[in-house]
Amino acid sequence: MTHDPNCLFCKIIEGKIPSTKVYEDEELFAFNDIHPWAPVHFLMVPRLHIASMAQVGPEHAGLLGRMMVLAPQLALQAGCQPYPEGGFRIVVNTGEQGGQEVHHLHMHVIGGPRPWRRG
Ligand code: DGP
Repeated sequence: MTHDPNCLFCKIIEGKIPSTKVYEDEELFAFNDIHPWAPVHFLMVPRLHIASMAQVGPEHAGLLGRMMVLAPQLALQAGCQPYPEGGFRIVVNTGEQGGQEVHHLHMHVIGGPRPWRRG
């Protein structure tokens, strides 16, 4: 499935549900988390509806690679301080026992001055 009309993050990507956009291109969309754990907390998602990290295959390697390469750039733009004093955390919750609540693959990028609400 490339798009799920019932998926919350598909609706956010389409603009049907408002969000504070951090970045977008032809493959990826990033927006601030509605319940931030830290001063910087945004989510990066592929436009392609992939339910979770458990569904990825070799065909997604380029897409996932782009997410990993983009995350540090966007983290700095969003206000994270540079490595090593600053930095950020990347979290990809996967499945119920992995703490995943929204079943559209997403990367949390979290940072900024501590303490944070979680972690
Ligand atoms: P996870 O537990 O990894 O599936 O995280 C889902 C995140 O999605 C959670 O941190 C809160 C965020 N979230 C849920 N609903 C909305 C929404 O409507 N808008 C935004 N911006 N974020 C949302």
